[in-house]
Amino acid sequence: MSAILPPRDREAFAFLGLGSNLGDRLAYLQQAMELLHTRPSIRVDEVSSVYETAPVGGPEQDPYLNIAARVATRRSPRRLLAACLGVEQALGRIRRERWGPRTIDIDILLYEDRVISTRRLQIPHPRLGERPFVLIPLLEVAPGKTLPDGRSLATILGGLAPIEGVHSVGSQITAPA
Ligand code: A4P
Ligand code: MG
Repeated sequence: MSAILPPRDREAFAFLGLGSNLGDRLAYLQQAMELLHTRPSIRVDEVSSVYETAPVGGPEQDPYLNIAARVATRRSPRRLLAACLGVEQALGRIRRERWGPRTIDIDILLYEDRVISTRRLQIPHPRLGERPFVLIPLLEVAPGKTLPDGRSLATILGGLAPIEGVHSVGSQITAPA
């Protein structure tokens, strides 16, 4: 069976990482959650608190707000990615350069315990384990979670100490009702 066939019989849990560093960053994050929740076969179950984070890579750019979310979905990983890209587009994302500033970035961090490596989609997200701005919010919505290779997220984050450039700024984003 192909690795990217959808689990049709039940919901799958996936974890998303979101970032914004242009315009009204909190509003983009909240709208992204609402829009994803209204897409067929996606339910946003839990949203982390918000972290202001120093930009990593790319050109000189403003600080990000980053969050993570747990979603339940009957979509395949590929169709979940299509929904994420659609929401990015709806919120005015313009791609100019890799790692450049953006109104909204929505990455699939984990999808169940699946490992996917195609040109368009890599899960787990390939830079997940290097980035405190991803791991810290992710651990809030995925406590105790391990990667498909068995490594725990908490242990990976511990290996990145000392952590700089990630500051909690509150719980302004709510899961859509
Ligand atoms: N793609 C492959 N796998 C995935 C996945 N698991 N989830 C493909 C989402 N997309 C995935 O992404 C390019 C293509 O990656 C997509 O079309 C999809 O087919 P993009 O969003 O257009 O480009 P990008 O985000 O500039 O590139 P990339 O490599 O995804 O960047 P990253 O790794 O997401 O990093 N600093 C802070 N503090 N906070 C941030 O949020 N984000 C980035 C972007 C850089 N620095 C940052 C932050
Ligand atoms: Mg992206």
